[in-house]
Amino acid sequence: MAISNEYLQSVFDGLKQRNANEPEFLQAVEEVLESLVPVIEARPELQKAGIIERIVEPERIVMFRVPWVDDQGRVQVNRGYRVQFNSAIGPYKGGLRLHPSVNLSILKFLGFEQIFKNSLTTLPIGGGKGGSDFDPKGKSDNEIMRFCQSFMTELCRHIGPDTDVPAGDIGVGAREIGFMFGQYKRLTNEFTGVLTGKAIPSGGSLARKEATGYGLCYFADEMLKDCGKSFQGKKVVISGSGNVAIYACQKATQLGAKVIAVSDSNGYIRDDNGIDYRTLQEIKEVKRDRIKTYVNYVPSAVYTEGCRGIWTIPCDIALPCATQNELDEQSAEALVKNGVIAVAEGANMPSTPGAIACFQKNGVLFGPAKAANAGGVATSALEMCQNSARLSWSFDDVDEKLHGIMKTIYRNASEAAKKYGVEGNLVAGANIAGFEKVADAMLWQGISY
Ligand code: NDP
Ligand code: 2IT
Repeated sequence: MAISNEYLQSVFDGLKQRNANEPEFLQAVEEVLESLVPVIEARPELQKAGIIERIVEPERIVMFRVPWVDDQGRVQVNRGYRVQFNSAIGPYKGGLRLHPSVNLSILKFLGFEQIFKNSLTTLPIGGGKGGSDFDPKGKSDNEIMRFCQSFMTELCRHIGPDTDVPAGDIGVGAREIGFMFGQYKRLTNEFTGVLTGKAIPSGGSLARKEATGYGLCYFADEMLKDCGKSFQGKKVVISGSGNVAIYACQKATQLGAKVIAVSDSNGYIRDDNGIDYRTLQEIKEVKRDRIKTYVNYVPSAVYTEGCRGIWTIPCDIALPCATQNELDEQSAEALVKNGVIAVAEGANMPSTPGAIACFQKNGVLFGPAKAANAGGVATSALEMCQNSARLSWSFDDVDEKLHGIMKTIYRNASEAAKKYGVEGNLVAGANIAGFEKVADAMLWQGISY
C-alpha cells in the first residue's frame, strides 16, 4: 500500500532502495511516515528542512567483533552493534538485545521506534538501540560474564552518561547489566549512570524492573477507562514470560483481572483459574527455566507446544509481550472473533500491519508499543535523574511518577490524533506526538545532524 503523500512516498522509496534487505526497519518507518501525512501537509517547514530525510537515517552505527572464550576453552566470535539513531532531544537511550536473531534491520527498527517512544515519555532522551547475535540460552554465568566484558570493552568507547546510555532488552537483565557496568567502571575509572537497569546497590532505581509491565497496564487502563471500562473481572492473555510479561501479569492481576495464559518461544501455558505471577517469577528470574515447567508447580495449568496458538484463547484483553511480528492478521482475526476488546503492546512492534488494520477495523482499543511500553525507558530516565543527583527515590515515588507519565502519554497521543483529524487512532497519535517534539528540536538546531 502506498503512503498517501507523494513527498513522503518518495523519501520512503529512496530508503527502500538503500536498505532493501532490512524488512523490519522498513516496516517501522512506513507506519510512521503514513501517520505523518497530515503533519507534513500542515507544516511545510518540515519538508523544507529535510526533517524526514534526516530522521530516517541513523546519526551513527557502530559494529564490532566480540571475541570471548567458552567454558571448553574455545574461542567464540559474535557481532556487536550500537545504533545511535537520534540525539535531538537528549543522549541516545535504548536497550541492548542479546538474541541469535539480532541483525542490523532489527536494531535499526528498534532504534527508530525508540526515538518517538523516548520523546513521548516527556523526558530528555534521544533514541538508540544495540546488542549482539550472542545467544544467552544454555550459557553458564561465567560465559555470560566473559561475553559481556568483551562486548563492553569495545562499546565503552562509544557511550557515556551524557552521550549514550544503554539498558536491557531481550536477553539482557540485571545480571548482564551488572557485568557490563563492572567492566565500564574498570575501563574508565568512573562510577557514573552509564547504563540503566542496574541492581539497586549499584545505583539502580527501585521499580525499574517492574516498570515496563506496570506501565503497559497503566496505559491499557487509561484506554479502557476512556470507554467506561476497566481491568476488573477481565480475562487477559499475555505472550512471553520475560521481564515485561511477568510484571504485566502482576499488575493486571492487581487491577482485578485474571491472566489466563503466558508463553515462551516454545509454547504456552493456560490456567483459567489465573496464572500466579510469583511462580512465574520463581521459574524465570530465579531458576531461569522454561515456561512448560509451570505445570510442575500448578497442576491445573495445561502446556501446549507452539507459541502462536496462544492467540486462539478467548480473552477480553491481549498483551503481546514477546517479540516483533509475533501477532499476525490471522491471530488478530481469531482474537476479534473471540470478542477481544483491547490490545496493548508490551513488546516492540509485536503486531503485523495486517493485525493492526484488523483491530482498528473492528473497533478494538489498540495501544501501540511506542506509547504502551514506554514506561520502561521512562523509568530508565528516572534512574538517570537519581544517578546524576546522587540520591535514590522510594519504590512508591518512582511508581507514582511512572503512573503519571503513562497517563500523560495516553493523553498526548489521544490529543495529537484529535488535532490532526484521526481521533481514536492511537497509532497515528503516538507517532505524531512523538515526532513533533523531535522535529522541533531538529529545526531549532539547524542542519547539524
Ligand atoms: P526477556 O528476554 O526478559 O523475555 C523475552 C520473552 O519473549 C521470553 O519469554 C522469550 O521466550 C520471548 N521471545 C523472545 N524472542 C522470541 C521469539 N523470536 N519468538 C517467540 N518468543 C520470543 O525480554 P523482555 O521481557 O525485556 O522483552 C520482551 C519485549 O518487550 C521485547 O520486544 C522488548 O523489545 C520489549 N520491551 C522491553 C522493555 C524492557 O524494559 N525490558 C521495554 C520496552 C519494550 P524464550 O525464553 O523462549 O526466548
Ligand atoms: O524497548 C525499550 O524501550 C527498552 N528495551 C528499554 C530501554 C531503556 O533504555 O530502558
